[in-house]
Amino acid sequence: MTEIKPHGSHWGSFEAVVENGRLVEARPFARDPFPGSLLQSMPEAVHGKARIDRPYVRAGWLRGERRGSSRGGDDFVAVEWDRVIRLVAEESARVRAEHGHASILGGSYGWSSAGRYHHARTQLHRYLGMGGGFTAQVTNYSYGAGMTLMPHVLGTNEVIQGPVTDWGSIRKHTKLMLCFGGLPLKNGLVTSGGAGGHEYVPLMKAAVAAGVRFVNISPFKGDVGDFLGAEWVPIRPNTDAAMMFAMAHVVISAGREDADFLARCTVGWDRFRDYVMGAADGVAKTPEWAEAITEVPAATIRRLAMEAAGAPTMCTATWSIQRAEHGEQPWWALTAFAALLGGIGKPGQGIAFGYGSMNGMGTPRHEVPSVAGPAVRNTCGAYIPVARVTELLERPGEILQYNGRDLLLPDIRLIWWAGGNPFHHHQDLGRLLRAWNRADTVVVQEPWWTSVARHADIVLPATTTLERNDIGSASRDRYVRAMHQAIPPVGQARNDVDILADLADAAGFRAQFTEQRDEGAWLRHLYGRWRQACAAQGIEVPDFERFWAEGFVEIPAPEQDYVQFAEFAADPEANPLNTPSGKVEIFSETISSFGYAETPGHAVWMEPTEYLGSPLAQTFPLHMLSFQPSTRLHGQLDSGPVAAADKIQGREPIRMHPDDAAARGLVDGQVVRVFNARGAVAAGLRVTADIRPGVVAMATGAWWNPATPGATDAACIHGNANVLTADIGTSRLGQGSAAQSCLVQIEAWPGEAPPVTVHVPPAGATAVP
Ligand SMILES: Nc1nc2c(c(=O)[nH]1)N[C@H]1C(S)=C(S)[C@@H](COP(=O)(O)OP(=O)(O)OC[C@H]3O[C@@H](n4cnc5c(=O)[nH]c(N)nc54)[C@H](O)[C@@H]3O)O[C@H]1N2
Ligand SMILES: Nc1nc2c(c(=O)[nH]1)N[C@H]1C(S)=C(S)[C@@H](COP(=O)(O)OP(=O)(O)OC[C@H]3O[C@@H](n4cnc5c(=O)[nH]c(N)nc54)[C@H](O)[C@@H]3O)O[C@H]1N2
Ligand SMILES: [Mo]
Repeated sequence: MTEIKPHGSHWGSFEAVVENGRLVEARPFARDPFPGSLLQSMPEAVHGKARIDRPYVRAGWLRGERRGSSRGGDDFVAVEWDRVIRLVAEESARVRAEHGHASILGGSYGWSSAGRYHHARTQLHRYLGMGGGFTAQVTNYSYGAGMTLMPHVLGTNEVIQGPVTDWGSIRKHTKLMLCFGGLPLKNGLVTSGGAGGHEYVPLMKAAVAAGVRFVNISPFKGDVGDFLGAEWVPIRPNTDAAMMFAMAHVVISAGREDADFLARCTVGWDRFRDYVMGAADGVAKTPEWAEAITEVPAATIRRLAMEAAGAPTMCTATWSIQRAEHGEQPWWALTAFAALLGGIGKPGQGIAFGYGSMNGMGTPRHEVPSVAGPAVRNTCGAYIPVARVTELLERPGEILQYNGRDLLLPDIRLIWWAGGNPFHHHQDLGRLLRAWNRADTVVVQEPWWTSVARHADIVLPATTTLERNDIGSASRDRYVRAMHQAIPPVGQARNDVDILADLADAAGFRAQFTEQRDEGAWLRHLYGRWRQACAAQGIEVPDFERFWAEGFVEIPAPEQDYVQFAEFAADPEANPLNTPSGKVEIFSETISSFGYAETPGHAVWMEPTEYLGSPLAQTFPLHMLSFQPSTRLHGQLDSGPVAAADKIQGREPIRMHPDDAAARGLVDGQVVRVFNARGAVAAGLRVTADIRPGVVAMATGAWWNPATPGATDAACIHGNANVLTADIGTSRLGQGSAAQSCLVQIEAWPGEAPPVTVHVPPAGATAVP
């Protein structure tokens, strides 16, 4: 018998086609104008060998090996649910009693899955919060540096998270769109919380048809769709700020800056001008100066700057640009450049970050709230900026500087993850594992044998969204979607919330945790709250019963285009920004007062330790970018057929320019060894002139497969880029991930590469039937 159920995921809404209790197809939502291919991986992901069939405990942990023992190489031992709940309850009670609440790292960063009620990370935070609290993680990997910087400069993170000036306004008013990092189509495949409609491609096509000219300033030509007809400016990675200063130099030299806007709406412009023109440090930031750093011809920089000064221009940069050492600088520099042009707050002009980073950025929609999950309270107070996790584990009792504060790093004894994968998202995985091994105990809730589950002591198998009922909702999406349970739990998997409710029971607070609601009552409750919030804004949505039966609610698109900062630009005195001056802070007294040498009071060019201009490039002459994958979401769906079809001899592809390949005697399709001082990975070589010479690029998300399980220095035979990336903060200001600052060398893989083994259960574990 075939059943069809409405459902949703970060990579698109769909109808689950179910036969005999198994998902056989995920059919795109009929209203989605541009559904992506990732849905095709779902049946294999949900029922395949990578699923965890039952609870497991690491053999060494059962023998009493705690702090300092090595994880990832041991056998797993199957245990019953009753026993594993008891073990976790006892261990967390012991850690809280002996070491205090802050010794539990419960930040659990990661995307989890779509669905607001069963959101694993939210539920874990709720449980740990009620149990006394935990060490939390603030900011994110996506734009951690930018989101720390922008409140100082523009007084808001809406310039990253939206609502930003929408595509309707761009289509009607923009003449030139300068896209640092391009507008990569692959990134539009996903939205956090779930995409009801992928509107990104149709919106861009409409802008092209209206005559908007696009410039793709990126080392990778493929960072825009061909239909954009974009000019390609193949810049050296991590040098964008230098190009931006040079463009400012051109505009100022020509006397074309918008003096009125600068006077009314900004502070500190004179200091920025002195820096750009060379009055401050004796170095004029001319196009020739920038050419030497960026390898973008001075003539190109001049031409683009004058074009921008002469026509309505939208400036944008992808989030990736700030995921680099000194990643705050290009974003601040671009904001200053947009301020010079005077377009901030004008239709189709100004600045926003991430039009090319995720579906929904710039999509016209009503600003109604998204459906909120259950409330969380953490009274513990300890936190780190998320990307400093290894340092936290390495340096207990020491101070970490962050955004003007001195954070005391707690002594972590228990690490707990539900809905995230640090062995996907973090940099320098060998170093992470060495630090990880210092914990007494690691608990992981996961549906799949991902690298984080493999490096846990206690593995609790979680259901996927298809095995439960939920509501999908995203702040950037026009649809709220019913996610009907489509199949029974796979193996002995349980819902995260039910696992945590049993643990809450053992700790004596089940009723407080569940609020005595079951799944159905929670969904009605959360939906009801959202319906009220909509009503308060004059928007009527159907009641729960109708929503559930119809499968979705569509919020009508607004009639007017949205222009960010319009009120501010029209009258900055009446509508100040939320900065100390109420204006755009081209110079920030606050940031200057922190006294960090690497982030003075205005944007500056600051050389990264690892880029093509640094001394290290003598030894490791290739700059490796690790971008978001087109074939999965981070590590999710890596076990599915869409990701598999893209791999080369089972390894993650790495793109390289033909000249670089020829210089090394390498050919397309062969397995190569990518290495630096931090480690080595096997990858499949994809030779293409779409990437500039000296740069190679590999998507993130191939599950970490060390040649020797448990070793912290073994090569990854599958191609996980994070074996190679540097684990440093962007600066003390942002402390964001600097994954994009990474030099490597490449050679042929010596002999035959061993087979990839990471998509089947590890030693001691069995596969789902
Ligand atoms: N080198 C490099 N590294 C990067 C980046 C980069 O550009 N370069 N990008 C960074 C960025 S921007 C991000 S956001 C991070 C992403 O890093 P993560 O968000 O940590 O990556 P995911 O693979 O999405 O991890 C989510 C995990 O949750 C699990 N999961 C899904 N549903 C459920 C559920 O219902 N219950 C439970 N318990 N678990 C579930 C999935 O199986 C998966 O393992 O990576 C960062 N890392
Ligand atoms: N299909 C798919 N889409 C996704 C995700 C996914 O996993 N899969 N992840 C989502 C998440 S969590 C996030 S945060 C966003 C991230 O969105 P982004 O951070 O914008 O995405 P990336 O793919 O990392 O980078 C975009 C492009 O920037 C270019 N680039 C890198 N470094 C530089 C540089 O120094 N200068 C210039 N000019 N260009 C550079 C690279 O060529 C790269 O292709 O993507 C989201 N979208
Ligand atoms: Mo992200």
